Amino acid sequence: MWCEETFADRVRYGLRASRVVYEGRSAYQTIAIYETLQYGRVLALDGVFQTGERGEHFYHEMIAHPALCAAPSPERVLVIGGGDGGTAREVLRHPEVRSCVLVEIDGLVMEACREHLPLGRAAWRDPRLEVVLGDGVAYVREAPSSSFDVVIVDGSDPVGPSEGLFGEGFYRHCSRVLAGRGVFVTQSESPILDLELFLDIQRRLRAVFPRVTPLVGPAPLYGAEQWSWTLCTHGGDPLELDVSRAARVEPLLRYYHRDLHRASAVLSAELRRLLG
Ligand code: SPD
Repeated sequence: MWCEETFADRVRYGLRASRVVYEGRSAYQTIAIYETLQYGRVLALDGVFQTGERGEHFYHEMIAHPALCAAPSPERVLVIGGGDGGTAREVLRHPEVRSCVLVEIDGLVMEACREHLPLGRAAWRDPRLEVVLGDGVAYVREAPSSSFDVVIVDGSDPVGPSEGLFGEGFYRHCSRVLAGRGVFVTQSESPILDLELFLDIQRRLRAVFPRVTPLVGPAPLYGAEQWSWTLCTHGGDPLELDVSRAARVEPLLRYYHRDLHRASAVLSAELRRLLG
């Protein structure tokens, strides 16, 4: 069978699968896990591929390690979304992290992934991880100011349950809960597959954070040649990294390393122009 994702009614992308491993419907979305030939088990939400057993490392390493290596003291980490556990797994590789709060809106996504998609096994067992079942937008609205050193937004595309994770009001609360020298990062879509969406996210982030730095890299599972993750700070340079922290985590990783930290911020001529 072929599992297909249609992007904005303009692009269709398919993966050959041998079987459906799980199918369910929550209050928020349809949830499916397929056994695909290319990426092993793959999670799709409302028909959009989110993560897979193979090939997920690009995305999860890039959403976690640049922020964790740029924050001077990444002790308190907040992950909004990320119910598959892949981002929490990467965050918890850093011994400086004392607590990681993961706020996922859809309990069925977490259940399905825990049972059928073994990305976050080590993370789910880690005593530093606190899982909150709830709405990330409401969570940051109510969280105390400066309560996190790193805030990571690992949502799906800006439709359905993740739409609020791309709003300026949400970004303002993320900025407020972020400690003075902390680092915020969000997945910011593909500058190739949907340039307008990428630019729109950059505009909204720039309206809130004094320093906004997009990083680019591969994310093969999304049918896009290039994906982006955007680092934001209250003024500190997110390309200044703790090299020894990066060097320590590197042997455990497949994509991110200390030289790639700055290299990922090198954008195409067009993007540089458009972003001024
Ligand atoms: N087009 C799909 C983008 C999905 C981004 N988030 C994936 C979540 C992986 N933890």
